[in-house]
Amino acid sequence: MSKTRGWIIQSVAACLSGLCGTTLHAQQADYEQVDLKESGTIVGVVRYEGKVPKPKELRVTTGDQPCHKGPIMSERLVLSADRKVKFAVASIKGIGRGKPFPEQDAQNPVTLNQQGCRFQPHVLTVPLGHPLRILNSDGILHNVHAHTMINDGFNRAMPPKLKQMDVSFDYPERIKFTCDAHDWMKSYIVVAEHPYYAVTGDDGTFRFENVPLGTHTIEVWHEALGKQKQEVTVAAGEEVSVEFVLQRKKKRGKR
Ligand SMILES: [Cu+2]
Repeated sequence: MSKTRGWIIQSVAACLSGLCGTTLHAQQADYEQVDLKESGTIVGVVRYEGKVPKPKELRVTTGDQPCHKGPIMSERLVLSADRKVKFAVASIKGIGRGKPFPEQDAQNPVTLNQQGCRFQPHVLTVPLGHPLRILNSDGILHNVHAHTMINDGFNRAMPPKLKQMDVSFDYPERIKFTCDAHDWMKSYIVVAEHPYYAVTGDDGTFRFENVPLGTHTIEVWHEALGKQKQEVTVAAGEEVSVEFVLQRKKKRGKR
């Protein structure tokens, strides 16, 4: 059974037994947070292979607003000069136990900003059940539309006076966000069921510390370049390196 299907069945079972609303705890229980006596580190890099496309300007379709006086560039495929890939999501597939989640509190929430008529950052991860704070720094009307498959979706206006809104998600999922007021705005929020998730930065790298010993499957997903998996073996006190080489997907329907 797929894990996603398992979560849905678990959720329905919880509702049938009168536990609707408590399913979040069941999801969190799928990952055991432990103090590891021995662990290692995984460092990775995501590299692009193929013809490097020219930076693409997004088609701005609404009237002149302060937030888009200049061109807005696409972040669908952002490469460094040496072809390292930004905004790839790396994770340890199916890990059931390991280090605790980092502390999250109201003073330090995961934030997604609407600034310059774009979502910033373009891709981010938020731990399962933790709040995601959505900001509206532009001070104009935005409309946040979360395209969920298994979580409750929403489609909420953020008028100029509404500077922030907190949301959270009950199930691990990669969720596309769009803005119904500005159709070029797009972002991906990855709801993470364990703390071994990372988004690559400008240099295309990611790093997982305090990884349990043994063989793990690392999965990398990128909006334009698809998915790839590799196995790595972690030894006590050692650092293991992994490189992913991604190519452009053949054109199919957009998700
Ligand atoms: Cu908008």
